[in-house]
Amino acid sequence: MQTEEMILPETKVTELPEACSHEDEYELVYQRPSTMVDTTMHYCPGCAHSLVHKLIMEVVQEMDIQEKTIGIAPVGCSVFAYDYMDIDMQEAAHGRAAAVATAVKRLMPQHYVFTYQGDGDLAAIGIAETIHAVNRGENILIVFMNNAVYGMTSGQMAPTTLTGMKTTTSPDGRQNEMYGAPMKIAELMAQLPGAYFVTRQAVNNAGAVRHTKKALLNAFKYQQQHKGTCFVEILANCPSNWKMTPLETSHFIDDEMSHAFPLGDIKVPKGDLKIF
Ligand SMILES: Cc1ncc(C[n+]2csc(CCOP(=O)(O)OP(=O)(O)O)c2C)c(N)n1
Ligand code: SF4
Ligand SMILES: [Mg+2]
Repeated sequence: MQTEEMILPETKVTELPEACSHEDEYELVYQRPSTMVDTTMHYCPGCAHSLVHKLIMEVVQEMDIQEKTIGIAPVGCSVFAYDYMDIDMQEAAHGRAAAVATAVKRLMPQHYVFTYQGDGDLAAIGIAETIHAVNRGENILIVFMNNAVYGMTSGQMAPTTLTGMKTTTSPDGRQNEMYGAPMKIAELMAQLPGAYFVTRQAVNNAGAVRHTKKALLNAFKYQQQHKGTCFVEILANCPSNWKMTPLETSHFIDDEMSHAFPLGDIKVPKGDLKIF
């Protein structure tokens, strides 16, 4: 039975303004790539995941490899990456993406295979699988989203949490004497013989976004040439767990995070130009 509280007040509909009639006068310079699903994402405003999904899918579109690309999704905030990227994707249990990618690539060597993983997923529970896949030089791309925390599970300390950074499990700030120093994962991977191209990028300003896209494009091209493992680390904004506005997170990456994790190419093929 309907009670008084359940009766909704009538909504007053006001006339909407006429749609802009000058659309033809503008040149379209920025749009959703056709390789992305047209849907609303669940990410927080200012989160780097959505932007990096788009960059990967722009590269896939530009290389015209949508039918031949397989992504391996992680756990973490980007667990639903398969709902957004319009390609074949396989979910992997926490940290196991590089192992799953190894199997997929070996079974379907003509396909482009990449993993997409956070720091909790890759640098903590999945560090063994990742090291061994890179050491073997599996012909895959590993995209490593380093936001310095376990984002999805409410911001616990990760192996990449900065010294002094407060998280839900290090409320007084990370102390290296207690937890070790933040792990420089890209540098660790670069020393393995199977690593062909290793770089650390960011997406906190327009120039950084362009560099990251170039890195991803190069990595896909190296895979086309069967060169070995490409590892692209991306310093990723996490406004919700860093308890900052999106703009503040971008400054934080410039002022703090990129000091602990220097940006730039770490291992580039001989004869290739550095991205920067
Ligand atoms: C085997 C296993 N252990 C733990 C979890 C819980 N868990 C889900 S997401 C997550 C942290 C993910 O953090 P990260 O990989 O950094 O991704 P982010 O959310 O920061 O993008 C954890 C520990 C799980 N899903 N499976
Ligand atoms: S919690 Fe952080 S990583 Fe997760 S969606 Fe929000 S901003 Fe992104
Ligand atoms: Mg994380």
